[in-house]
This record gives sequence, structure tokens and C-alpha cells, in this order.
Amino acid sequence: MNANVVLSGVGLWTPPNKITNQELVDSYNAWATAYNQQHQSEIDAGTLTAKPFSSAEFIEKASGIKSRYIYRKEGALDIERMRPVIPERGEEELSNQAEIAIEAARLAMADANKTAADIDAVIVSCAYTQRSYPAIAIEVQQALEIEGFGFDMLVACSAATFGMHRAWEMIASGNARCVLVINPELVSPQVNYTDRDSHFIFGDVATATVLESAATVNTDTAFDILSTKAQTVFSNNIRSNFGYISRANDTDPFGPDKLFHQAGRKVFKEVCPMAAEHITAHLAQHDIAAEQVSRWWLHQANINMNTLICKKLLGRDANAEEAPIVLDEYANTASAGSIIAFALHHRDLASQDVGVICSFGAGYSIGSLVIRKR
Ligand code: CO8
Repeated sequence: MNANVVLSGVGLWTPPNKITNQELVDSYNAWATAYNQQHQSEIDAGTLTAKPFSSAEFIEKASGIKSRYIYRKEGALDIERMRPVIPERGEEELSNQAEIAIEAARLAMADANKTAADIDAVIVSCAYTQRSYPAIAIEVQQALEIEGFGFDMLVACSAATFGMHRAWEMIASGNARCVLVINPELVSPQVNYTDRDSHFIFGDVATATVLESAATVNTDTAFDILSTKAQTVFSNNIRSNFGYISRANDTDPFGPDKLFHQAGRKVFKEVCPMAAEHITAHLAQHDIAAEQVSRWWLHQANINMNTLICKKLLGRDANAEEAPIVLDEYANTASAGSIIAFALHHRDLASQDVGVICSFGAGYSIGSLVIRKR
């Protein structure tokens, strides 16, 4: 089905604070040293395992990550705290997530040459929302003076592509002319900075995209969306158990299982083939071979995953221009990774060039869009 839906704008808001691997490792190792000293007798008695040390070399080699951005740096590296300080805001103040969502949304609207009056719906789609209701999307809608409606969606790492999938359907069905999809990935409060296996993985960011009917496009940098494709298969291998029932569970509402945790190796092994098969099937719907794709804007969780998926798709290594990597600078930003890659690496494409945006992660969930430069 060619529904004439267009991706006409993108916005990327980057937090002002950066944390390098070395800073993160120095903090974690100081925390682990203090922990081990404090629990020396239990460790000697064999009733407790000593905390192992982290290394910047391991992190870069295993993941491709060199640094990450963080919304509020204070507290995150403090070994007495190991979580950022984000003071609670009053109910009359803008929420933190709406604040960063608005930054990205304004950039995307400017990129698409759209004003509030042009937009019919706002979707805030990300890995976490900071409250259950009222929806962050409705707060953003009011702040930007957009009429129509807004709602929040949670699909972990595939929230951005699934949000765009929803927007595509709304426009294709005629229920909306133009939809703003925003991904305020404020993930640092859920990172366990005392867990060596995952303390380095995530960074904060906000991205936004504008999708609209081809009839209203007002920019020469837009892409036709040939179609969107979504897939989910349940897995416990990436999980966070924090939720509204935590208070009634009579367990520690801030315990390690309430934060992000994963079986990284299993995720790697299971998700790479799923993602490659998903993309191959999606391209086949349009009789497009992988060699005909000019750009792969893939999810940014681990550079080795992207290398493997590209090799499965192309039968060879993709070069940095074909499959840009942003996780060296941004780390894993949950659903925003493929949109950051798109935001930073699409302007050089020529008319009729085809590209694929694809996310993969918790759920498991995989979302893709096949797009073609107008
Ligand atoms: N420093 C030094 N050594 C380390 C460290 C460290 N920091 N961490 C682990 N090691 C050690 C391990 O203990 C292990 O030692 P040993 O061999 O003695 O047991 C050795 O290094 C190798 O460890 P791994 O096998 O775990 O290493 P890998 O090569 O598999 O790399 C990765 C680990 C990087 C985590 C890798 O498995 C990976 O990236 N997998 C893919 C996972 C993935 O993509 N997950 C996506 C999650 S994101 C998502 O879905 C969105 C969720 C919502 C956002 C949440 C925000 C908070």
C-alpha cells in the first residue's frame, strides 16, 4: 500500500552534560573498593562476592561506547549516591520529560516548516514516562499550543519506530494530516551505576520526528515512507520490574531488579538474527534488495550487533557512511538511537535513494521504516 505518508522533519536535543568511560569507571571502581572494604569479613567468609572492577577498555571494545550524555550529572558519579539528583518539580511546573520533549519537538517542527496549527496529534513514545497520568504528550501538546490530541506509548527500544508506525497509520487512514512523534529518553534514573555489567550502557537524549501527508509537505529534504513494519516476541532477557505495583509488593521498591537489567549475551545472540530477518522481509515487500539500500539507520545498542546485522544483510561489512554509528558519542539511548543516526546522517542522500530505519530491543521488539528521498 502506498499511502503517501512522508517523514518531513527531525529534531535532536542533546543534554549539556557528558560522562566519559574513564569518569564512569573511576566512580564505579571507587564505589566497588569502598563496598569490598566495608564487607571484607563477609567476602573472606565466602558469604558475599567481592564487587569486580570495571574497565574503560572493556567498555569500548565490548560495546563501541566512548561516552554518553546525561540530563543531570550531579550525583551520578558520587559514590555515596550513584544516581543523578533530579529535584521533584511542583505540579504547576513543566515536568522534566516534557521539557526535553519540547526542545526536540521544536527542532523537528522547524525542520519540517510546521507550526502548531499544522499538527493534529502528539505521540510521546519512549522507554519510560515519569508518571502515569496526565500523559506527557498532553502536557507537551498544551505547551506547544497544539490542538487535537496526544498520548504516551511505551515500547522500550522500539518506542520511536513504533510511534512512527502509529503516526503512519493515523495519516494513511485520514485521521490526521500531520503527527509529531517525540522520544524524550531520560533513562539515567533507571541505570544501576553500581552494576558493572550495565553501568556504561545508557545515555539521555530527546529526538522528535514529523510525519505528514504528502499533500502538505513544505520542505525539500523529506522522505516518502514506503511502509512501516513492527514485530514483538516476549522475552525476559531485558527487564525492569519497577512499576506502580512495586509499592504494594513488600519488597525493596528500589532494588536492583527494579532497575534495567539484562542477559546481554543472550540478547545479542537472539536479537541479531531476528533483526536481519525482519529487515529482509520488510525490504522484500517492496522488491528492494539490501544492495539497493543507500543508508542503514540502525538501533544503537552495541557496535558489534550493528556490524553483524549488516553482514547478514549485505554479505559483507557495511562502511561507516552506509551504516552510521552514533553510540560512540551518545551510548545506547533506548529508542532514540536510530533517530539520532537519521538526524545526523541523511542530508547528503540524493532523490530516490532508499534507506532503512530499524530499532530492536526489549520486548523483544523490532520496528522498521523503509523510506525513499523525495
Ligand atoms: N568492565 C570489565 N569487565 C566487564 C565489564 C566491565 N564493565 N562488564 C562485564 N565484564 C566482564 C564480564 O563479567 C565477563 O567476564 P567473565 O568472562 O570472566 O565472565 C566478560 O567481561 C565478558 O562479559 P560479557 O559476556 O557480558 O560481555 P559481552 O561481550 O557480551 O558484552 C554487552 C556485554 C556489551 C552488554 C553485550 O552483551 C551487549 O551489548 N549485548 C546486547 C544487549 C542489548 O542490546 N541490549 C539492549 C538493551 S537496551 C533496551 O532494550 C532498551 C531498554 C530500555 C532502556 C533502559 C534504560 C535504563
